[in-house]
Amino acid sequence: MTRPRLALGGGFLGAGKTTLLLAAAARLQTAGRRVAIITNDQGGELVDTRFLRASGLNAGEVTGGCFCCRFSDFIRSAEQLLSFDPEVIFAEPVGSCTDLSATILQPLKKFYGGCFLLAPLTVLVEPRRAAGLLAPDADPHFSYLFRKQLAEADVVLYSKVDRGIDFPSIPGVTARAVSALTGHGVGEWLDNVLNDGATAGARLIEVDYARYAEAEAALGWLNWQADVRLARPLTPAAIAGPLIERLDRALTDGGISIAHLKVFVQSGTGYLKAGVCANGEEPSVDGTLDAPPASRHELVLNLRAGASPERLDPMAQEAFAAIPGRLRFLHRQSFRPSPPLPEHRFSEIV
Ligand SMILES: Nc1nc2c(ncn2[C@@H]2O[C@H](COP(=O)(O)OP(=O)(O)O)[C@@H](O)[C@H]2O)c(=O)[nH]1
Ligand SMILES: [Mg+2]
Repeated sequence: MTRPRLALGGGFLGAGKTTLLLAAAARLQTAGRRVAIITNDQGGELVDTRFLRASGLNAGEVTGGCFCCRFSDFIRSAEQLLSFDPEVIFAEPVGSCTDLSATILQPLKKFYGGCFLLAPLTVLVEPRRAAGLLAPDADPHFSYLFRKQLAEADVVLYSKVDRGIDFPSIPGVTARAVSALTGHGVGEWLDNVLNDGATAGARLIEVDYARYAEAEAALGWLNWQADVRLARPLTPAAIAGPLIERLDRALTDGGISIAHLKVFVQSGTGYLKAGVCANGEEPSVDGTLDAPPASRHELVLNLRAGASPERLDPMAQEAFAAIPGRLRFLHRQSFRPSPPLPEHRFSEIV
C-alpha cells in the first residue's frame, strides 16, 4: 500500500470547502483514483458528512472539536479510511479554525510522515466575504480569524468565481480562482497540491489564543437532527427551502448575522443539501433536485450565526415547528465553541 496524500482544505464558514472537495474528489474518481474525505465540526450530526456520504464518497468525521483539539481522533479517522486504500484523503477543518500549520501540519510531518504524504494547506476565500472581512468596519472577531487563516495558507484560492464577483486584492497574497460549480481551476489546483514537489506547512503564524477563543465564541452553533413524518408527502426541497427562508427571516429580523445556515434532508428516494452563507441570500441547493415527494425524511440543521445559542434556539424551534408534520428530535445541540486547546502546537517548521 502506498502512502496516501493528505490534503487539508480550510477557509472561513461557507467559503465552499465541502463543495470544492467533493468536486475535486469526483474529478479524481473519474480518472480512476481512490479518494476519501474527513469532515470536522465542534458538534455532532454534520450536514457535510451526510451530504458527502450520500454523494457516494468514503467520508470519515471528527466531531465534538476541531482537528487541532482532536488530533488523535483525526489520525484515527485517517487510519480508518486506509481500509479503502485511498490515494488521496481530503480533510476539511472547521471554518472558524486557524493555526492549522502549527497544530496539524507540523505534527503530521513530525510524527506521521511515514504514513501520509502531506499536501500544501489550501485556504479557500469567498470574494464577497473577503471584501467584507477586510473592510475597516468588519466584525473584529471574524476578521481576526479570517486574516489568520490567510496568513498561514500555503495556497490561497478564490472560490465561487462563477458568481462573477470581483475579488479584492489582498496585500501579500497570490490567489488562484476556482469554481466548484463549473470546474474552473479545479484541475490546476489539484495538479498543484497533489504534486510531489509542493511544500506543505511552510508558514507558521502568531496566534493570540485568548483572542482566537473569543472570536470563535462570538458564534452560536446549532446542530440539530430530527425525524420528520409529514401529513402529506413533500420533496426534500419543499422542506429545506421554506425552513431556510423562515430561519433566515427570523435571524435577519433579529439583527443576527448568518455565517452559515445549512440543512440536509434525506428521504428514501433522494437527498438535498441547501444553505445560505449570508442573510437574505438565495439558497444554494445540491443533491437530487428531482427527488419525488415522500412522507418521511431525516432533517439535519447546522447553523452558525452571530448570537448566543439562547437567542438562536427559539428561532430554530419556531422554524422547525412550521413543518407540517410530526418531528422527533434525535440530536439537539446548541452551544458556543469552547476555547481551542490543541493537542500539539509547534513553534518551528518541521
Ligand atoms: N455558485 C457557486 N456556489 C458554490 C460554489 N461552491 C460552493 N458554493 C455554495 O456555497 C455554499 C457553501 O458551500 P460549502 O461547500 O458548504 O462551504 P463550506 O462551509 O466552506 O464547506 C453552498 O451552498 C454551496 O452550494 C461554487 O463554486 N459556485
Ligand atoms: Mg463544509
